[in-house]
Amino acid sequence: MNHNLHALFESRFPLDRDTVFLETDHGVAVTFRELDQATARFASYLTGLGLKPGDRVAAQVEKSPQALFLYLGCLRAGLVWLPLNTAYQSAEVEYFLGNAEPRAVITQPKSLAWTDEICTRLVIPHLLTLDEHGQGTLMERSAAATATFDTAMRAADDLAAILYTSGTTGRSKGAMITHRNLASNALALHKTWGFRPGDVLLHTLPLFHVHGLFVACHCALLNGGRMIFHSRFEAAAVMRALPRATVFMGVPTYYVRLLADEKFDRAHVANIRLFISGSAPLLTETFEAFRERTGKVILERYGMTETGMITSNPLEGERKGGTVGPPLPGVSVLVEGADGAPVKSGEIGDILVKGDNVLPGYWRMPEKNAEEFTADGYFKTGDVGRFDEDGYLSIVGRSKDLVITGGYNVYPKEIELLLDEMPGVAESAVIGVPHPDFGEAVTAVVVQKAGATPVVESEVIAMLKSKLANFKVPKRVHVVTDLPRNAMGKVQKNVLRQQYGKA
Ligand code: MLC
Ligand code: AMP
Repeated sequence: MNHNLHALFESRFPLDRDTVFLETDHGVAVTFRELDQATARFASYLTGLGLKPGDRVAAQVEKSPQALFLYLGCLRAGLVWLPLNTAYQSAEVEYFLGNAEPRAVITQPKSLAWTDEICTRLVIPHLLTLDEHGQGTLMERSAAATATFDTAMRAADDLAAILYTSGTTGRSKGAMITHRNLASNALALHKTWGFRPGDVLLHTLPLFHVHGLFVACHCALLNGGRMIFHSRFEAAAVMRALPRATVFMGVPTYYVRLLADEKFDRAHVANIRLFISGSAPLLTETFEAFRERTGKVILERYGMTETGMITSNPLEGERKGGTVGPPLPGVSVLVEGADGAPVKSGEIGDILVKGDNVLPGYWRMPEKNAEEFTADGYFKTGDVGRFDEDGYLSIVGRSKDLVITGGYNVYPKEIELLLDEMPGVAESAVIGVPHPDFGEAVTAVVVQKAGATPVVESEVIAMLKSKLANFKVPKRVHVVTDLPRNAMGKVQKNVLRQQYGKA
C-alpha cells in the first residue's frame, strides 16, 4: 500500500473531475482536474531537476492557489515540504535553510536577491520564484512539464514535511512530520467535525503553518469539496463570503475582529454549520459574545506543530467555553503531576500526548528528542492543563516560556538574546501581556547598563524590526534599572506581567 498522503487525497477526489475544488477572492475557480494537473506538473518538474524522494523543498511564498498546489506536488513526488512564514527575515531564513539543507528553494521575487546570496553560500542548487499572484520562474519553467505523474510510493513513517518551531533556548527546531502523522490527524478531524458532501470551507489562514495548511486544507481535500480561498484574513471580505460557506476556521483574533464590526450579525452566519477556533486560547468573553451575536457556538480545539490536533470540543454534544474538549480519536492525552504520575480529574498538571499524530522527533537534534519525550513515548507539550469530570481538557497555562500573539508563537529567548547584545542593555526579559486584538502582545523590559548611552524604545524596536519577523517585535519596550528576581535569582516574569499587563 502506498502511504503517501497524496494518494489518500486522490482516493477522495470526486469522480466528476470538473467539480470545483477552490475559488479565489478574485473569482477564479480551479477544478479537481486542474488541481491534479497542476500538482503533477510541479512533481514532474521537480523530479526532472533531479530531486529525489526525501529531498527537502523550502518555500517562503505568499498564499496563492499555486503555493498550495506546490505543496501537494511535493507530497506527490515524495519530497519533504518546508514552509516558511513570509515575515521571516534573512538571518532567520539562513538558519532554517542551513539546518534543513533543501535541494530547492522557492521564494518571492522581492526576496530573490538576499535568498540567492544565502543559497550560494549554502550551495543550494535550485532557486525559483513564486509571487502572490501565482507567477514567477517556477511557473515559467514548469509550464512545459508533464501534467501526469504517478504518485511516489512512500512508507507511513517517511517524512512529508519539516516545520520549524522556535525553542525555549532561542534556537529553532525542525519538527519532522510523517505521512502517518498527517493522514491520521486529517482523518480524525474530517470525521470528528462531520465534513460532508456539499461543505464549503472558507479559508483565510496563512498557508505556512499547521492550522491553515494541514488542519484546514486537509479537511477540504479529504472531503473532495470546495474551498473559498482568500489570500489573507480581512473581516469585511469574510463577512461577504460567509453566506456561500458552511465551515470557517480561524485563530481567536479572527473572531475578535469579526465581532469588532457592529454590522456582523446572524444574517452573515446563517449558512455556517461550524465555526472552529484554535492556535491560541479563545477567551470566554469572545466565545460568549459570539454566541450572543450570532447564535453560533464556536468549537474550540487544541493542537501544536509537533502533534497536529490533540483535542476538540464535540460536533454533537456540549461545546464548553474555556475548554478544548476531549482527546481526538486515536490520540492519548495524559495530565501528569510533578511526580510523573497522572493526576485526578480537576487537578492541574503537564499535558503529554501520544498517538499516530505525534512527530517522530526533531530534524538532526537527537538531544531534543531525548528531552521532549518521556521514556514511554509521550510527547511533552509544555502546556499545563486539567481534565474535568466529563473528560474535557482546559489549558490553564504553559510551562514553556512562550508568547502567542495573533496565533503566532514567539519565544522570548530569541528576542532577549538580541536585546542583550545591544549597547546600553545590561539584561532583558520579554513577556506577553493581554492585548484586545492579538490576545497577547510581545513586550520587552530592558535594564539600562549604568553609565552607558541611554536605551531608547523606538531605537530598540527599529533594531529588532531589521532582524526579526515583524510579529515577534515587541509592541512596547520598558526601560528599567533592575528586574524582579526570586530567591533563586530567576527573573520573575509573572511579576513583570502583572506590572506591565495593566499599562
Ligand atoms: C501582524 N502583526 C502582528 C501579528 N500579525 N503583531 C502581532 N501578532 C500578530 N499575529 C503586526 C505586523 O507586525 C504589522 O506591524 C501589523 O500588525 C500589520 O501587519 P499585517 O500583516 O497587515 O497584519 P494583519 O493582516 O492584520 O495580520 C494579523 C492576523 C495574522 C491576525 C490576521 O497575524 C494572522 O493571520 N494570524 C494567524 C496566525 C496562524 O495562522 N497561526 C496558526 C499557527 S499553527 P508593523 O509594526 O510591522 O506595521 C498553530 C497550531 C495550532 O499554532 O494549534 O493551530
Ligand atoms: P505551535 O507551536 O505554533 O504549533 O503552537 C502550539 C501551541 O499553541 C500549543 O502548545 C498551545 O500552547 C497553543 N494552543 C493551540 N491551540 C490552543 C487552544 N485552543 N487554547 C490554548 N492554547 C492553544
